[in-house]
Amino acid sequence: MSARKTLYAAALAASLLLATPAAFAHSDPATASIANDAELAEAPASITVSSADKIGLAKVKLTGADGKEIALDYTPSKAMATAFEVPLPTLGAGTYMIDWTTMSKDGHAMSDMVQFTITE
Ligand SMILES: [Cu+2]
Repeated sequence: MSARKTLYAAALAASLLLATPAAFAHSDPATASIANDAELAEAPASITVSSADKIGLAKVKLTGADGKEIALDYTPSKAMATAFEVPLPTLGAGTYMIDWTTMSKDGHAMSDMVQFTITE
């Protein structure tokens, strides 16, 4: 790709990003019941991913500080809802990451994550 074409592509991508909220029927970004960078005195029993619009929760993954995935008792379904509560296993002190992918009604996937620390 020429430098000029690259520049054009970058400008187009930027304008699409800016135009996105008005131009497409995306769902609102999902939020989680655990705030990013939260320091929790007690281990949370679950995490709830919610959105103002009905979304699907296509994927959710819990990772420990060692980078290893920790199994979740959650089976993604095709059902759309405004909130999904995902039970968490009993977690000890440490830092964890939960990342998820939601599917909006228009078929677009959106991923986000939170990292939190249990201090107990
Ligand atoms: Cu969309």
